Amino acid sequence: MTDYAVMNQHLFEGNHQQVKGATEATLAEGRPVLEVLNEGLIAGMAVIGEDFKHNRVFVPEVLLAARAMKAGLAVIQPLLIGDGTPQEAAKVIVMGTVKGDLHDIGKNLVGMLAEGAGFQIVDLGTNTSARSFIEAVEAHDAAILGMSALLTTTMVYMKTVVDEVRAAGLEIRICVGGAPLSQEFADEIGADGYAADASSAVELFKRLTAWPERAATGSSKAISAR
Ligand code: B12
Repeated sequence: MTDYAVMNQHLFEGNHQQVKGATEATLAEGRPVLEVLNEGLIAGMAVIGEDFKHNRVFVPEVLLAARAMKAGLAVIQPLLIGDGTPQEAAKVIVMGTVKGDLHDIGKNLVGMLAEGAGFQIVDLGTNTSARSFIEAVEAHDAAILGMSALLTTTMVYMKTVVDEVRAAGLEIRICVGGAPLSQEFADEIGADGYAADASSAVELFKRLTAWPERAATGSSKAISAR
């Protein structure tokens, strides 16, 4: 019988095998996949995040919890992305966590959900420079560039990427996300969109790719999915 509190506790303790098993068992019970993701996994991560913030746990514990989170996500991934075959002429999204930043759980989740919605994801991983983003956008003729940052010290690098992408004359929508970000920040750096979670991110991507062309004199306000 589903007990998300137990699952959260396993995640908190970094018991990756139990988290994997509980994710499988909960899904086998027929619980909706997004419920398992939000209540079983993301909620557990939020608890350890809070304790990390208040110095009740430290990097080694958080690393173990992250490994447990990834074990659960690996179970959920096939359900989120279907058979992984991109739709014909699928729009490409280049995703990466910005330079100096190693947090990738949120970025991976956004990528999985977007893939499930029919986008093709080119994942550049973590610690991604503006040059790497630009090269990937050009190489894959991407429609969207998605950047993630979890640190207040690295989120500022997003502006460098936006400026360099614009200076390179690339016709691309730039979306940003990550816990410390806000709509205001996205507007400030000239991004085209911001979303606070993976489901809203997918809505945002759909909305942005439906646009036929970039408005010539368009407002610099970033679109929010919320
Ligand atoms: C897990 C974790 C780690 C793990 C990362 C493992 C991994 N593989 O990702 C480890 C242990 C490595 C780590 C290291 C560090 N961490 Co850390 N970490 C966290 C923690 C607890 C959870 C992050 C997470 O995975 N959340 C769950 C996911 C699902 O949420 P999310 O990332 O926000 O993503 C969602 C949305 O933001 C959005 N989204 C995300 N990306 C994108 C992209 C786009 C385009 C869109 C549209 C949307 C979107 O959708 C996602 C899904 O819903 C946070 C606490 C927190 N509250 O965030 C601290 C936290 C981010 N870390 C913090 C710190 C300080 C560090 C370290 C500096 C610690 C140290 N002293 O070494 C290092 C930095 C290492 C580095 N250079 O990057 C601080 C940052 C504080 C700050 N003001 O900058 C936090 C906030 C903890 C805290 N309160 O003190 N960390």
